[in-house]
Amino acid sequence: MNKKKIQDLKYSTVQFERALLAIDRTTAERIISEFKNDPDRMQIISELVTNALENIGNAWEEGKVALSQVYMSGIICEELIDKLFSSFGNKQINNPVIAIAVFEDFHVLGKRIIYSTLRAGGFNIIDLGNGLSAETLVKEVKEKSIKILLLSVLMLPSALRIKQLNKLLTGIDVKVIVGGAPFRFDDRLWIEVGADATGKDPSETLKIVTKLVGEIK
Ligand code: B12
Repeated sequence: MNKKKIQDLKYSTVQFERALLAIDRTTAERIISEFKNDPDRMQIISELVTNALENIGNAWEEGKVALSQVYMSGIICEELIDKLFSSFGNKQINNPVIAIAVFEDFHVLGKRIIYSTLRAGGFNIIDLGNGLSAETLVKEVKEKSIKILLLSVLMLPSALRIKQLNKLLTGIDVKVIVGGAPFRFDDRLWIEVGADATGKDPSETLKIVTKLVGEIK
């Protein structure tokens, strides 16, 4: 991204955050839509959403905004991501079975962005849903012969429990890629929990999946 784009993005993030906190869907949509024809649109939009929600999450921790504002901000972003990302083209290829899920919690946005980015990148990917337990995931991996399992995790206790999940997956031929706020904040956590890889954002995740698919084929 060039300097001008980074500056535009910073300005838009502040405006977007204000619109979310005011529960002003129309303005939020207008701001995000300004980037819809940009060649880097998925990266830009996801950075915008991630940064704005992170600031809102911090403001909530400091007692400056109400949980209802965090909740409504999440809902608006979910609607906008669904609307915009589903209109971006996708041409599927035959790849080893790839699946994505939110492990234990119900923070759905990161998974939605990663899912759409990978599909737009040409990968066929199964969405297993949200709030899945380790036992359910092991069952799904076996039943669907999943070779790459992407897990989105937003709560730190859940992130730490990936270690147990990985123990249950021992002996099964599956690569586990983890992501979400706890892994963005601590860049060694993925190693600690025994995952095969992590990705900070959609473009990094696309590169990791492309490389893994190449190795598996
Ligand atoms: C929005 C939000 C909510 C919304 C969720 C709305 C929704 N529809 O998803 C609501 C209000 C419902 C909510 C509820 C709760 N929340 Co909340 N929430 C957030 C907030 C502010 C933003 C999360 C988000 O959507 N970010 C935007 C997305 C796009 O970012 P992302 O998930 O990080 O994804 C990016 C990357 O990480 C990566 N990525 C994501 N997934 C994956 C997966 C793979 C495989 C890869 C490679 C990459 C990758 O790509 C994405 C795009 O770049 C965070 C703050 C934060 N700093 O994250 C708190 C936060 C996660 N919540 C928190 C808490 C505590 C809760 C509640 C327990 C609050 C309560 N007391 O009820 C509940 C629990 C709900 C549950 N059981 O799941 C805490 C977690 C603390 C902790 N240490 O565990 C946080 C960190 C807030 C805080 N600072 O305390 N929350």
